[in-house]
Amino acid sequence: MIGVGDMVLLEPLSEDSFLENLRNRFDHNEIYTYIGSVVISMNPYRSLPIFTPDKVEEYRNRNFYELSPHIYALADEAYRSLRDQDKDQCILITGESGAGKTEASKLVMSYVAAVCGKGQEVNKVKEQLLQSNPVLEAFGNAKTVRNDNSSRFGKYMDIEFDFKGDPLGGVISNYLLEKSRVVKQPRGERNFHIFYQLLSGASEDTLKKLKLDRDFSKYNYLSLDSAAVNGLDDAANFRTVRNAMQIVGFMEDEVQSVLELVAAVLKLGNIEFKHESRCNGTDESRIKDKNDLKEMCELLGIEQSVLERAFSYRTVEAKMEKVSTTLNVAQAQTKARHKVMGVLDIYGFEIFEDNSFEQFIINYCNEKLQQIFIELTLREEQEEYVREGIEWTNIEYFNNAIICDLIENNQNGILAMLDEECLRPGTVTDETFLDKLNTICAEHQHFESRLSKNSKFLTDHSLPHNCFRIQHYAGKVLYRVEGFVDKNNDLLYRDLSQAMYKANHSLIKQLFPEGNPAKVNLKRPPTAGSQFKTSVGTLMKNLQTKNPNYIRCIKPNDKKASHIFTDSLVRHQVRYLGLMENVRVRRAGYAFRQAYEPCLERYKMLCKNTWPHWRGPAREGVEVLMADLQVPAEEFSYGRSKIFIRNPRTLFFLEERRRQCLQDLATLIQKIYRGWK
Ligand code: AOV
Ligand code: MG
Repeated sequence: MIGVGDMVLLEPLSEDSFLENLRNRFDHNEIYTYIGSVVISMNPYRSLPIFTPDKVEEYRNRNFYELSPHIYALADEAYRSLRDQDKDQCILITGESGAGKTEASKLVMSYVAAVCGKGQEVNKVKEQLLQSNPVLEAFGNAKTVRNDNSSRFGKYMDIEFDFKGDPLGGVISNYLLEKSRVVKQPRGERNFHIFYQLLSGASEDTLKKLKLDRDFSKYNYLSLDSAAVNGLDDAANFRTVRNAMQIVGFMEDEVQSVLELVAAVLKLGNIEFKHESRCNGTDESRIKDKNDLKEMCELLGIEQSVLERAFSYRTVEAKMEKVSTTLNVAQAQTKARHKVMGVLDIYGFEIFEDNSFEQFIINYCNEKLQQIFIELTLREEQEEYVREGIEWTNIEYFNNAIICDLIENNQNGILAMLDEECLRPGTVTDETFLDKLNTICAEHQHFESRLSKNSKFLTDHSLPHNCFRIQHYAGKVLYRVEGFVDKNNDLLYRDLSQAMYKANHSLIKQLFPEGNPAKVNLKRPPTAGSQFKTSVGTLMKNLQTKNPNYIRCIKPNDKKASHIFTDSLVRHQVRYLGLMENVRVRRAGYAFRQAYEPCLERYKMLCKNTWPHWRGPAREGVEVLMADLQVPAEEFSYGRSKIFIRNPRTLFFLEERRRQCLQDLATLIQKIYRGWK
């Protein structure tokens, strides 16, 4: 074993020794380390031979601490408690952008798929579950400066199992896709993978049908400087995605429709407008070159004049138009009582040079997840002590509830103020929103002290005039307010949705149900921010009903490089993820705990009264054992089902005695064997 596999057993415990242990293990390809049942995962940035079918077999049905730390051990534990103890599970994967969350989620899914159920039907379900990933990634992931395959949406997948533990299917919920990326990407970043995949991988024939050119540079939406990404084979990935769509259940004509839509978006990006305002209160835009428009209309089965009108005339009153929304993916209702394993893979905390509404939402989501980690680890720990009838001591934590509140408070949280601004009649701009934030911050004693005392919301004169700054749990982020109001409003002018609804293209029709003239809904749709807040709130409630399993991903360096461990960067993550506190909580009372049976099994050889067989309750066996070994009574406690060991030294002592014992045994066997010869 390289270093210490479980940080709880680290002696002496300090931030330095914690980091040293991580580094030591990382240098020896040990990317996983435990804090009790939490798995820390370091991104290796290269493929390691530790995800083979042999490894799966190795970890299958084994006790969590029996083998060296691995994400498979966590997956196995979660799956077995789901199957055998009927406890719904969730896998919570956190870490900043590029830390390895998405890869971790796929490893968990593939492990579970490998060990659960067999048979033709079951295998089909498994394939569908696994193949949903390439499809979602093609349309929802993109290259950013932080990650070449960055998730630009949050994903939560409930995998459902029957009573035997065989998979039945899955329900996927998506959270706010960063859709502004379609239109504009920061320097050095790309649009969503699918655009490049389609142009690189589709056959000549397909491209011709879609009226596309292979050349990225022909399309305004595909930024040029970063089109090719090292190690990313867009053409090969296109074939993977096509194949995956088929497995997931898209019919051939549906795939075709989706690709037509992708092509139409590229065409749309090439349409250029000249804007003119007219005195009768309408805006008019003229289209410069109509060929792209024509092709787009052909692809989508829209009459050119209809779309042209919708593009060119904007009924100003449409700004106040009431449209119904079905944007929110409704959670499918499960009929019978199924066992469920939820896997949560969100976009990681990110700080860019320029941070907008999207980063604000992404980082808020990460705050919520950190919050649930804090609540559940503390709660779980506390509950365990109560359950086992053992005394509990409190540990101080940095609780980020205050930052969540700053963002989501119904009265004066940032989202509420943004909503208020969006719904207010009169001239509303991003600047009026910022003024409001600043005024409220200055006016309200409570608000101000809440904010400034903890410096979570920082306005000072060093800030650029159109920015505000938040001290997130994972770092300070400067947000530029430009676009906040529009992005939060997220309104589509009625003229456009109606034009889209008129398309002779079933997919497009489905995507713009609000364009149906027969379906005029007078209620204003909820803003993007409040929709997000609601759906994240529901998600958090859902997660709290399940047994949590944590994977905390750490990014070793900022270069996307293997073998580099940047001390300061890792230290920062260890701090804000609260990993030291996590260890301290685990150690506060008792560093180590084990159910009586496996404990007796492991150490019974150390005492002649329990070796080779103990007839009687396991707990009594362990009591006999501890008495015989003369472990001081204050060093451990007997819980209802487990023994709790206070100090790691005691465990080391037991392990060392066991090792000696095994060695003696081996020597003895050798002697006997030689004697025979
Ligand atoms: P993320 O999901 O945490 O970022 P990913 O899971 O996409 O990060 O990982 C980023 C990249 O790191 C991957 O594309 C791989 O190249 C590499 N990587 C991660 N985990 C492993 C692993 N176990 N083995 C080998 N390479 C790995 V973001 O979605 O940006 O928040 O938003
Ligand atoms: Mg990801």
